[in-house]
Amino acid sequence: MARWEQRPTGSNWGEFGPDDQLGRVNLIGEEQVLKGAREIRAGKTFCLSLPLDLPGGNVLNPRRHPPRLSPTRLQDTPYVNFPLRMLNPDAVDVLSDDQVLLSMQYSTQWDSLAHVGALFDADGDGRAELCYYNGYRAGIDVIGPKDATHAGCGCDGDGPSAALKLGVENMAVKGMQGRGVLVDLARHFGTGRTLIGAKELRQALAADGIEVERGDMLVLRTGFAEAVVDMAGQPDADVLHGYGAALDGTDAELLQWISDSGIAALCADNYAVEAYPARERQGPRAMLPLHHHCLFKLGLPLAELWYLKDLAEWLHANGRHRFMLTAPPLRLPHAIGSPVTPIATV
Ligand code: UVW
Repeated sequence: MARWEQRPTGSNWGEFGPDDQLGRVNLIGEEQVLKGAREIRAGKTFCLSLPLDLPGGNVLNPRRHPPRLSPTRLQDTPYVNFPLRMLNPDAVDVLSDDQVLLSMQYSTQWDSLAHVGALFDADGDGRAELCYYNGYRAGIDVIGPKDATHAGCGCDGDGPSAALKLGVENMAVKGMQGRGVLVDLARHFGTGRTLIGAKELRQALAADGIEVERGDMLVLRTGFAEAVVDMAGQPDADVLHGYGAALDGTDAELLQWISDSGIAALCADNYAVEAYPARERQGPRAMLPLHHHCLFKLGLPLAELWYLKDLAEWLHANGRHRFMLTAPPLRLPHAIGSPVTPIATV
């Protein structure tokens, strides 16, 4: 039975079943994997991840910090270059082992469907509740208990997200492997700030003769991640905040294009896929309208800060736009986002 009496206008809640946790990722089926595989003709691979310690600092988002690696500890001893003769006098082995404190969405990443919800009257009783895709409520599976096994490890041990059913592990199990289609917005619009609405996106697709089909993962290059790399760990927020093309989440026609296109995921090399802050509007509204449309209404995952330069240049030089994309997030139960090392094969 559906978790809602009324669903948001323009949403697809219920269309993949009342208990669906994958949204548009359902569209990546066997046929999509085979379509992706048919794009492998040169046998070349491209890593689409930044080094995960970039951008550097926390100027893009003050909540998110660079990863902090440290050795695990055996009693009080750091387990790095650890001689096993400490445990057995005959042992010649030396072992190292580490752990990381990681903001899951710091660098190259996926946003799961648990990332953005909204206040919405799903019961139709006149009271808005905190809802996520397909009507999953935040109030049902709230914060887990403090976990004693984390005592002293340095995390705050507050437990996982409120939208437990929509964690990123669902995408990991599905695999996130299929056909990617790259649109090189940087090539068309340069690296000054351009808002990309339906008109601009259609213009770029037509100029390159690109057809996007149901189940494709759409990948947008804006040049942002390349600027991040050039800044070598010292990001200049003033430059980056207005850098390159960004989707205009306030353009209703663009949102409709996304709904109609059947794409299964929307990936970009910039900070939020869409321009943030969004264009000013009045009245009750989503501050992140593209996130609201994709994650909350359609169950369409977003990906950010992918590194696309080498792939984009190779595809352009070879008159191509499509490739096999393999991008599973971590299978970390209840995580909201995940670092990812996407691989394109051509
Ligand atoms: C913003 O924070 C603006 O976007 P995201 O959380 O998806 O990175």
